[in-house]
Amino acid sequence: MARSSTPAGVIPPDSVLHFDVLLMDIWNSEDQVEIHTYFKPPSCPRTTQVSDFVRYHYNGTFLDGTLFDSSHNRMKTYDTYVGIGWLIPGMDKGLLGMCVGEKRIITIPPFLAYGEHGDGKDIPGQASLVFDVALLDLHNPKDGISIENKIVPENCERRSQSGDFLRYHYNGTLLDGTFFDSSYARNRTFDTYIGQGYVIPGMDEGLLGVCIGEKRRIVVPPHLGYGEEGRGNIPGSAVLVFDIHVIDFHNPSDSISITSHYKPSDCSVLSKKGDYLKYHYNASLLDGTLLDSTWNLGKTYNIVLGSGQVVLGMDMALREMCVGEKRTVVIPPHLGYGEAGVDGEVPGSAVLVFDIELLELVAGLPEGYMFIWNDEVSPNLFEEIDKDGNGEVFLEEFSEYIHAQVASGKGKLAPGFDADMIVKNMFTNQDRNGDGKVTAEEFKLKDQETKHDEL
Ligand SMILES: [Ca+2]
Ligand SMILES: [Ca+2]
Repeated sequence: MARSSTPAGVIPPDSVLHFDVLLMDIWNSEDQVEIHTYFKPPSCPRTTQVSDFVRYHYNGTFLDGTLFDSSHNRMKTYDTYVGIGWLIPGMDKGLLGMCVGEKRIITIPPFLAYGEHGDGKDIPGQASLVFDVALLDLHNPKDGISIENKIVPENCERRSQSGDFLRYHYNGTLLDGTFFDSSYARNRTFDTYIGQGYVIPGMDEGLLGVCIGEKRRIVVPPHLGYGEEGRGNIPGSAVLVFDIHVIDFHNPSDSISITSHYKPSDCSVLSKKGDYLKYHYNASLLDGTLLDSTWNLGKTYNIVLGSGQVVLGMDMALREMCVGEKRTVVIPPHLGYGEAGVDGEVPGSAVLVFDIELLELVAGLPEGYMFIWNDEVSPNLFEEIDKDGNGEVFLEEFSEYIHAQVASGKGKLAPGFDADMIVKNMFTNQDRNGDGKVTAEEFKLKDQETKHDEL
């Protein structure tokens, strides 16, 4: 306010007074909180209600635009309950019915703000306040988790239960879309037991009842997430939004599961321990990712069943199978490649799917035998083996004799192993004193000793 320049502050009686008035504030006792929404997000599943907890940013100004407070300057949201007297009455009212992401200007008359005395520091008495508010987060302490956007695969034979071990990908954001974490960024699934307290309570619950291949959004209120403290780049009291994709799960008590797709009409000869098998397989993950295929390589995989040449689950998968049969076998990691997986090939803790076809089966020998006679054993065995009749059998003589027996069908070696290696082991067993030759004495000793020996 200015006035004419008269000394000593005396205004002559005939003066004309000029007032330059700057209107600082104007309100009426009838005024209410005035709300002007200038941005509303396209999706608004829920709005603030009394007793909700909100996190918001604001700029507080007077009617003339002077800034008196800003959460932006503090770089920290204002976090509070709404509608229950934690705020000035005008804000308690002005924040109701608001969407996450919404921006509004809330104009509050002084009697719904700090009244005739102000707040004693930044806000003078009788000041109307203008808050430019952006709501970032909203939940109610009574909230549980919510599950949205479910995409469930058509084939869902089983749903996850407490105690299952689950591998999944996720994107984690806050309610306003702020990204905080992603397993995709690490290019590695998050793997955990569920329902056992290994993850935040909201996820422990949200991961129950999922199908393999399912996608869902799990919205976790802070009391089931990281609480008032937050963690890392997750602010305190934040609602968390996880968009997850379940890759696979299994239970540590799972065995393998076998589905036979095709059996030839004659399926009487079934594979057993010791048999030599030639088979084709496709190995894939439950999400369909192909890991390996012998069909693609154009070469069968050949093993002796029960000899530890394949993982336990595969050994089980190939039992009691006939030539021509086709199976799909699901193998949990504890019967497959375990928690470690195979570097660069099989992810750790992965459930594997094998499509297998048995192409050839060579019956193995009875358990414990590497060589058996098909016919009666010659009574003059040593003399027959000792071809030059010098009373000593060297490896060359021994090997030649055994191979001749196999060739003529009188004897049989265990299939699937290196024949020379078997013969050499047999010879070493006979050569009791280890001098590189077998004498009649040694041979007899061995012969009398046991019925179950190879010779
Ligand atoms: Ca000899
Ligand atoms: Ca010897």
